[in-house]
Amino acid sequence: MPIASAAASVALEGFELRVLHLPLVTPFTTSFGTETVREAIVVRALTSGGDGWGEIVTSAAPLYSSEYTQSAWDVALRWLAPALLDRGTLAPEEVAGVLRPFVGHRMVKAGLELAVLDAALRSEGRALGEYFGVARDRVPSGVSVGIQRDPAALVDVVRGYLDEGYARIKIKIKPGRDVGDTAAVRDAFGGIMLQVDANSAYTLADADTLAELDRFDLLLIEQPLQEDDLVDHAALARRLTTPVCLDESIVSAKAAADALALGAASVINIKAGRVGGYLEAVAIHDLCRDASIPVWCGGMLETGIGRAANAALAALPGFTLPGDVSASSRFYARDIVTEPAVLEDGHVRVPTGHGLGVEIDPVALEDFTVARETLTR
Ligand code: OSB
Ligand code: MG
Repeated sequence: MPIASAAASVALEGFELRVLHLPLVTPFTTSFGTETVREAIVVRALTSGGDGWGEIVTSAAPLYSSEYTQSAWDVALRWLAPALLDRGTLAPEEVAGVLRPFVGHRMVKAGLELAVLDAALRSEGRALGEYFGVARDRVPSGVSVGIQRDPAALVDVVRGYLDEGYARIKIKIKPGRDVGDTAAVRDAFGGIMLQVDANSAYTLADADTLAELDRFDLLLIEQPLQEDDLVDHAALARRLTTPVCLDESIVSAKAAADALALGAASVINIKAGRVGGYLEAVAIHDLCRDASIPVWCGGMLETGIGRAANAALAALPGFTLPGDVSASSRFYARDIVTEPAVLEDGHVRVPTGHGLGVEIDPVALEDFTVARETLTR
């Protein structure tokens, strides 16, 4: 289902970028390490028809991907935002093409594109979900649970999320914290939708350990091996009955097609930041839908900006598995939007307001800002 009708062009006047520090309600531990503060970059596109908002989902350190806050900040201000400002007037669908000569830096491209798209849709009075052509007004909400002190603590944390109504649980695993943690959660909660995420922490030499997970009836195992290990993922997929899902490896629609052709994945986690934008994300959705490959919407601890966009994306029909589209309160006591996403009956609502459908809380934005830069034409 390609985008039904193109968005309006906008006359760009500038970009304002901010680094924010948002405290997390609880530390988040993955195979990469522990975070207690979300360092995020918020983009404001300044246009003659009003502002648009986007978010660059880089982390402070280059652990999940090669991008990180300071690389994003530098390339956005030095190269990518100036290239867009040089064009002056452009449609959101043209952003990726203007930025294509610059290699990589997909999270930055995604954040800039989203800000332009939001400005365009707000000026037209159209919601992002409507632009994508979604048919659902809410999406089931899954939650990503970090590694805890021990399996008993993990079971307690998972119980809390299940009590809140989350529709699916994903637990982070790493070597030494895999079979035991998964067994503890599965023993405690027999019937729940459960999946695991390794964040690239294994090699093919760990296939025997990973095959032990087959007995837990998992929805999938996410990114067991390194980002560029497509052939090894295919070999591992042949050894497991648990479906292999790729996250880090899928950096574009081309990478998704290649992974599917190789048999490296039978499920794909779609994250707009990782693939260079929401339009590329829709393209991956479309190609997976044509290939009958289930997809789900991943998360990057987004603020209310990215969280709203993810809810709209996840409402496309090919997103047949619950995504990491949790309530804002999963990570934040205070968000930067006036109406943060809430959990209702295990779902989050697809915003219907113009553009992203959320409004920025200027006081919260200011309170969390630690750096700011504005570029104008
Ligand atoms: O691998 O899916 C991941 C967060 C940061 C970086 C990578 C990942 C994650 C998550 C959290 O699992 C997902 C969320 O935002 O809820
Ligand atoms: Mg992941």
